Amino acid sequence: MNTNRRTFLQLASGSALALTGGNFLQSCMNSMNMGDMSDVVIGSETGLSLRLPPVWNGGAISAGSVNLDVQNTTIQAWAMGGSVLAPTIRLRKGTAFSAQLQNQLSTETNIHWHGLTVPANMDGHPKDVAQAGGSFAYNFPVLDRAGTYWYHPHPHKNTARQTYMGMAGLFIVEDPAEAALGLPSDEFDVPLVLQDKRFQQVKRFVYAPSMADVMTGFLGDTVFVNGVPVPYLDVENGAYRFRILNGATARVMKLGFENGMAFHVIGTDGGLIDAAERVTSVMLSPGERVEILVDFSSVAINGSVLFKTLDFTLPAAPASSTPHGSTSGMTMSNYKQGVAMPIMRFNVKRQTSRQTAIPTTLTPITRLNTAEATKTRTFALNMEMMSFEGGTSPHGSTSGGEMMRHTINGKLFAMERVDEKIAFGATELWEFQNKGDEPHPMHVHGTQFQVLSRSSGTLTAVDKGWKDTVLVNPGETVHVILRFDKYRGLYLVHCHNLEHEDDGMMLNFEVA
Ligand SMILES: [Cu+2]
Repeated sequence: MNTNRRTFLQLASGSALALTGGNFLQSCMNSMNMGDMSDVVIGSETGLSLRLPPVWNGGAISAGSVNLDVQNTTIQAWAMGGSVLAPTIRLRKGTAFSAQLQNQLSTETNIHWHGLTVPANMDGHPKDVAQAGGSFAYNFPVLDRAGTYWYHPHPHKNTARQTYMGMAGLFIVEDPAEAALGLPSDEFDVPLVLQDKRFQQVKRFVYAPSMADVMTGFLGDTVFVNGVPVPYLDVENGAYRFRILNGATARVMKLGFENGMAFHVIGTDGGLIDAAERVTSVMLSPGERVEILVDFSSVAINGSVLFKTLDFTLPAAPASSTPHGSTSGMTMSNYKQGVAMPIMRFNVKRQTSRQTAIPTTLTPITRLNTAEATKTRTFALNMEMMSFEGGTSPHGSTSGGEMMRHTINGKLFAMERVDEKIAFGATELWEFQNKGDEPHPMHVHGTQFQVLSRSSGTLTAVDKGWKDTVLVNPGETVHVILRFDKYRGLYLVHCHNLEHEDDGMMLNFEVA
C-alpha cells in the first residue's frame, strides 16, 4: 500500500505525467499489476445483533464525539443526536419540522436533509454552517411524499469525513396514500443503513484517504449496518419491508441474497414506485435508497440466509471519451469496487401469523412531461489535470501543483460562484455525461427528479420512482427531468461519492 501510494505520488507530481498524460500513467499502472485485493481482509459475520437507531424525540440535535462499543472495543465516533446511527426522524407529510443543531465538535458542521425539498437556507449548503461550539436552527415544512429520506453533514471539503465517522440518520416521511396499502409495519418495517469502513486492521474509525482513495473513493473492507459490523437479525418466515440506504462514502453495492432468492423493489429515493418489481439483485450507489419487500417463507424455520453485496464489474468507458486516458489501470488502492462482501444474516426463527401479500399496485407516480421542458443542460463528469494551491488539497498535500481532479463541466466547486441559473417554476432536462471510468452517483438538491433514459440500456427498478441521486456509470449518459417550483435560492448538484464531492465535484445552481 505505502509503496503503491508513494509511486503514485511520484508519478502524479513528476514530469512523466505532464509530458505524456494518462496513457503513460495507465501503462505504468497496468504493468504494476495492482488490480487485486490480496492485502484486503473482508469483514465477516460478527454474530452481533442488528441495532435499530433511536427515534428522534423532538429536541435539539447535538453533533459531537461518542464512544461506541463494538466487539469489546471502544471506538471513538462522531454522532448526531448522541447516537450512531443518528435518531430516526419520523414525521407525516405536512408537518412543520424544527430542530436546533448544537455543534459540540471542534470543527464546523451542518445538516443536509437529503432528498427533502426544503428552503435554500435550510438545505445545508456549505456556506450555512454551525461553527465549532455554535448552533444552527432548522425549520421547514415537510412537503415531500412518504419515503425514506436521510440527513448528514455537508460542510466544505469535510462531508466524507463527518459522514464516515458516524454522522448520518434517516428521515422517514409518512402519508395517507402509503398507509392505506397496509405494507409491513412496526417491527416488520426495518431500516438498514449500509456503510463500509476500513476496520479489519485498525478496529477503529480512521478516515485517512490517500490520493488514490480520493480518485476511487475511500472504499472499506467491512459493511456496517446501522453502525454494527456484519450483524444478524432474527426474523419470522413472513414479509418484511426493508428501507435500505447506501450511506457509504463511495462503495456501489449490488444487493442480493447468497441463495439467489428473489425479492420485490417497492420504492426508491422519493418513496414508493407504481408497481412492485421482482428482482434477484439491485444496484445501489452512495446516497440512493431502495425499499424492498422480502418474503422469508422460502427459508426453513431455523434456517438462515445471507444478504450481501454481490461481485460485479463496472462497465468500461470508451477510451476516446477519457482525454487523460483510462484510469482503470491506475487504481492504486487495493480496495476495489465490485467486490463481494457479506452485509448481514437473517435467521428465520418463527412461524409468521401474518398474511404475506405483495401489493401489485403501490402509489402512482405523476410523470413529468418532457414537452413542458424549457431547457436542456449537460453536466460533463470528468477527471482532468488541474492546478491546486498549497494546502488546499483534500489529500493532505501542503504544496501546490498539478493533479487529477474530479470536475463537472471542467469546473471545481466554488462556494459563491453561480454555475447554472434556473427560472423558478421551470421544467428542465438534465444530461449527466460520464466521460471517465469511475461511477458517479449524481445528487441534486432542492427537488426530486425522474430518470428518462440511460445510454447503456433500459432503466433498472431503482430508476423508476422519484429520485434525488442517480448512478451514472463509466461512459454512460443519463437523462433526467426535473421541475423547480418549490423554492428559490442557491442549491447544489454534486457527485455523492463523498471523496469526489470533497475534491470539488460539485456546482451551485440558483433558482430565481
Ligand atoms: Cu464521482
